[in-house]
Amino acid sequence: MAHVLVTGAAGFIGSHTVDRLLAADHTVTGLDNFRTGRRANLAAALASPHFAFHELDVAAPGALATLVGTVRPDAIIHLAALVSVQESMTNPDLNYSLNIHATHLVAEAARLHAVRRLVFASSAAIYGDATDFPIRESTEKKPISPYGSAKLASEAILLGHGAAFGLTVRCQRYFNVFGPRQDPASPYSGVISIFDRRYREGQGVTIYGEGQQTRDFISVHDVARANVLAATAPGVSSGVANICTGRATSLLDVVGVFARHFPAAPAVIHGTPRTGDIIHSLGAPEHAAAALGFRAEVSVDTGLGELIHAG
Ligand code: UD2
Repeated sequence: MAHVLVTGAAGFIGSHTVDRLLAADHTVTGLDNFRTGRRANLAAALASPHFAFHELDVAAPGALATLVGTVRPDAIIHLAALVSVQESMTNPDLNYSLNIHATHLVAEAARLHAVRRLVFASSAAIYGDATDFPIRESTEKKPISPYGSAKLASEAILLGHGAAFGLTVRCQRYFNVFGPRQDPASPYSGVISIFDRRYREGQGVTIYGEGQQTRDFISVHDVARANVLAATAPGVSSGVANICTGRATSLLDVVGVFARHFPAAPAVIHGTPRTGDIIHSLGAPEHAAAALGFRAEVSVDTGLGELIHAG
């Protein structure tokens, strides 16, 4: 069994990743500064004798390296980040600090203390407004936000460190992740988290446009499993991979599932399309299958059903 250090452990993807590591009998050290993560997300993990939590800011000089030197993990899963694309537009400096500089600090902590493997939360945002589908790892990278550029820069920083210092680096390009514990607070939160909250509250939802736009929605349970594989599976070498399902789901399909579960909900309202909205996004999942043995297993239908019945 491995000892895995998870940054951003109290976040949406982080907390599910921690739960899955513990379920697979790994030892986990979790870090979070609670900027966007929530302690409640770790309720189950905190009851485990195999989980240790440290409230720590990864971007604070020296903090992470000191901790890594003390706990000596086999692998680091680096999920701590400024997670909002919108916030990266209004505060590019903070995006630089939390999404680029912090990644460099993680790479350095791994180098200084001979951590063998590092898994990084990258994003489909590095591809920008792609026009050829499915999006492959070789598709041209044209980020259209500071968030997307920072994820792309971070991949380069980590892969360079990996090649120079003998560290295995896996960059996980998540597509549209959904599931329990995703924060619906902002109008720019993931659409499924917003719809989930509104249906639960008995309110109608607004679809920006006709609803024919599609996304490659992937369950957070699949994403957590992909993270555990990347951090702990034997015979994994450095590289990048889309973490996606390879299936396109339209917003109308998503709303159709909610409407089945909430038959009394008000009718959907159609608003004007969001400025800069992309019409389609769809990833090619084959590379993750070859590199990690990962294939998404949770259908949107099943994942939405679970989300609706959670909490
Ligand atoms: C993701 C990013 C976004 C931007 C974009 C670039 C997230 C949550 N969002 O947006 O910031 O980087 O990628 O490709 O990571 N929608 C509605 N009603 C709502 C909310 C959303 O119709 O109440 C639509 C929205 O206009 C879009 C679709 O739902 O067509 C998905 O929206 P999203 O923000 O969940 O994800 P995405 O991929 O557009």
